[in-house]
Amino acid sequence: MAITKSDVVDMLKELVELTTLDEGDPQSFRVRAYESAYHAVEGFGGELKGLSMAQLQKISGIGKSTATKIRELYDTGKVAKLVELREKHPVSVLALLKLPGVGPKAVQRLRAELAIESIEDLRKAIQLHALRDLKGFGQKTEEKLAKALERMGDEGERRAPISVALPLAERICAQLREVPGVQQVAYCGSLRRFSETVGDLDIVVATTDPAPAMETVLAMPIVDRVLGHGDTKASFVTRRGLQVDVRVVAPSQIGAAMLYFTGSKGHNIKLRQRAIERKMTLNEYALAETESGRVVASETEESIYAALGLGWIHPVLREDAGEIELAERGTLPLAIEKNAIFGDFHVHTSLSGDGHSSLEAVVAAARARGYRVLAITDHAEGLPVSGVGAQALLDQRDRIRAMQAELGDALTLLWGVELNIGKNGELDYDAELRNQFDFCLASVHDHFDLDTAAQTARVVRAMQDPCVKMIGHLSARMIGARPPIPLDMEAIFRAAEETGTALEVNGGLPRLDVSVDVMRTARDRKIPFVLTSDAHKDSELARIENAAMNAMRAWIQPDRVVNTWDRSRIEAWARTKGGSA
Ligand code: DGT
Ligand code: CA
Ligand code: CA
Ligand code: ZN
Repeated sequence: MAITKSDVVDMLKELVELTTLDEGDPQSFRVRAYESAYHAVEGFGGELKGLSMAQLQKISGIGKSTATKIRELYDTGKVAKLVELREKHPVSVLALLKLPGVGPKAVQRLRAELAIESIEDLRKAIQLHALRDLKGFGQKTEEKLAKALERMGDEGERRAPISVALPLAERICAQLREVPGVQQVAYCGSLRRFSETVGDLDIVVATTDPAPAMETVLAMPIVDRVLGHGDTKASFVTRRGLQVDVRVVAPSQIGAAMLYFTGSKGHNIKLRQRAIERKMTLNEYALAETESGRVVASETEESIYAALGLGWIHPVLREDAGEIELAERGTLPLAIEKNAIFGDFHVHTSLSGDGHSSLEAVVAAARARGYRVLAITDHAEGLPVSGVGAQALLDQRDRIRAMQAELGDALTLLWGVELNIGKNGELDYDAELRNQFDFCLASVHDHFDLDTAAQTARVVRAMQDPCVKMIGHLSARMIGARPPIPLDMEAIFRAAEETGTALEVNGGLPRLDVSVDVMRTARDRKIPFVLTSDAHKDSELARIENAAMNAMRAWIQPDRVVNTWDRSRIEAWARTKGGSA
């Protein structure tokens, strides 16, 4: 079994989660040790495989006990401690930890006192009002959890959030690309369409030699249970219960296979109808003449669309929402290309308690991406643990100004901050300090349980503050874990238009906030959208591309997106409130 660095990262992440549950304390010594090792390995440039115990321990953040486990994983393919923890804390119990307000101590209590071992058990217990008298819970918490479970629905339990699905799919694809004979690998299905949650992964492989590709994928440590496999097909389930379907095709058929398995089903049906109207048949192997069977196109998606009289349709648009009609008329929304994104407006440094990269590293990463504008927006002081005091931010301003002097014209740095929207819409610091910043965004980070009127009022009040240029992650949701706060969207849109406040399109996969649905509703409003990475380390600047995908899904045209404007227009927008879209 070939263990890769990603498997080590996986192991450490799982050790963090399971040890937290085991000890009932996310800040315990052991948890923090695994956590720092996790960040160390993730950020480590080289290979770990050949390193000895001594060499591993030389990496900052890796201690002896973790080094032993890393060696154990490479040498034996598993880690005894992890096996033991998995037995004590099954996946169904881990799911409880994802619920809002449920920490490791609460999970321990639910298990010990009420024998709750899964979300299903919890639902039943809540129906019986068993949490009311449980220490640390009470009636209010019970009602809160009931609401959260209700909003989550059954679907939330079955479907994987994109934050889990995408990295996993990328890993499987990367592993398959290493196999001799493999020419192309792509994840398809709802993930390629950039759905917030996915039912399963659909991976398509083009190769001249199917057997080694199949063997490789089934030997990956993420495989928990094989559901079935043949010469060109395999299905398995990961430990977290995500199903993966892998299909192998000949290189000449990859376009047809990708088109078919990307869907959506509705999009495919429309395409097939078009084929029939043109006396052709479309399936997962090819577009062919119905009568003669002659293959018209199969190797690329472009050639198939072209033979059907259409330009290539971006996967995020393939939802059978009128995109084929637009393609026919040549009026599809324009793509928001990576190289058309000129800046980022929500980025943290290690000054924030939850940030991992220095200001210098973040700026270097922004330059490497060719940015022209970068707003540094660490957390304002109201956020527990992560927030930053006024003096530290003023010191940061001096550092930013000094860097700017050195950078010259290459990149405009904006000294910014991410303010917290208080319960009644109040903001951190005093107005005098707030108005000194080059750029402020304001976000909801707490009080998720207020009703629609109260939530709407606090956000609108924040928008009315002259320093707030943008509302960060509007709904505060965490996909699959925390429902969006209830908001009167019409009132929010009106306030955004009246105050000239932009809405953030947050590219962090756990958030993807504002959602596609909200963007669709706001498509014809005069509200600028701003793509951001909300990066907490330099490598996460790339998350801005997720935001672009989501905006494209909502058919937002590039000119509505601040990041694509030219530099002087961006700077004018950032510095004065009320710039129009
Ligand atoms: P999911 O997995 O529920 O998030 O959604 P999808 O879209 O990935 O659905 P899935 O995995 O069942 O199938 C992947 C793609 O395969 C789907 O988007 C379109 C194609 N497909 C599956 N079944 C059919 C079918 O009966 N007819 C057609 N035309 N396409 C299908
Ligand atoms: Ca799927
Ligand atoms: Ca599937
Ligand atoms: Zn942030």
